[in-house]
Amino acid sequence: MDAVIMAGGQGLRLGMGEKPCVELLNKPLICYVIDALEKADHIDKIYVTVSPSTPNTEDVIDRCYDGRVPTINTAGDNYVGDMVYAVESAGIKGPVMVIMSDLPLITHELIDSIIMAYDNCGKPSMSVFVPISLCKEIGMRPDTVFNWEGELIVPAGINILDAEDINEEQDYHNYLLTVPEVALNVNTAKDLKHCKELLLKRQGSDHRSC
Ligand SMILES: Nc1nc2c(ncn2[C@@H]2O[C@H](COP(=O)(O)OP(=O)(O)O)[C@@H](O)[C@H]2O)c(=O)[nH]1
Ligand SMILES: [Mg+2]
Repeated sequence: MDAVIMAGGQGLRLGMGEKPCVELLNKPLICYVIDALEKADHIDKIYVTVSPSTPNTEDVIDRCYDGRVPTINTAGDNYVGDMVYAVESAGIKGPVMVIMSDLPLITHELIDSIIMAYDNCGKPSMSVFVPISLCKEIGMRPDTVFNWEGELIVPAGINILDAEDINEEQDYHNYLLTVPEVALNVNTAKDLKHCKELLLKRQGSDHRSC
């Protein structure tokens, strides 16, 4: 399936300018998500939505990916409206993964496992959630909380939808993943520091396993 990365937000809570371009261990935040999607077996084309709030993101992406990751200009004032516009203007068919640009810990294995869960769920759309208890455990302050059959869950910013019905309300499955890499999105300077620590730990264990 194709993927659309949402990268047109204002990033006010981080307060470091254009959030997708903020460097984390010498790599722009958005590149972590693009790299994971590119390595995933089940992702085809990747698009990035930018907006007047993220005027330099297109250049950063062109420089890093030689023009193979197209950007789509959106208004940047309405997440859902921009997502619908992007899916329609890219002419995407079939299921599409819509993912936020501020999830630097996401891996290609997680992306593929989410797609596998979608393939097995039997619904046209699927939203990934994490339990609020996990957010509390890792010190992540949730933006939004839903009560789902008595359990408090937090949207992870990863959704799979049927692109051909993108303007319609779609029957959905809630996929609950108790995984810190999915729960940790970078909204504040504290989140950025936390991601840096976890990435350094990951790099350390990668080295040891070599
Ligand atoms: N195109 C587009 N992207 C958005 C919009 N709002 C948020 N995003 C992106 O969606 C992701 C999640 O946004 P969030 O963390 O809530 O907002 P932020 O703190 O303002 O960046 C980020 O990658 C944002 O760049 C929007 O209205 N339009
Ligand atoms: Mg966020």
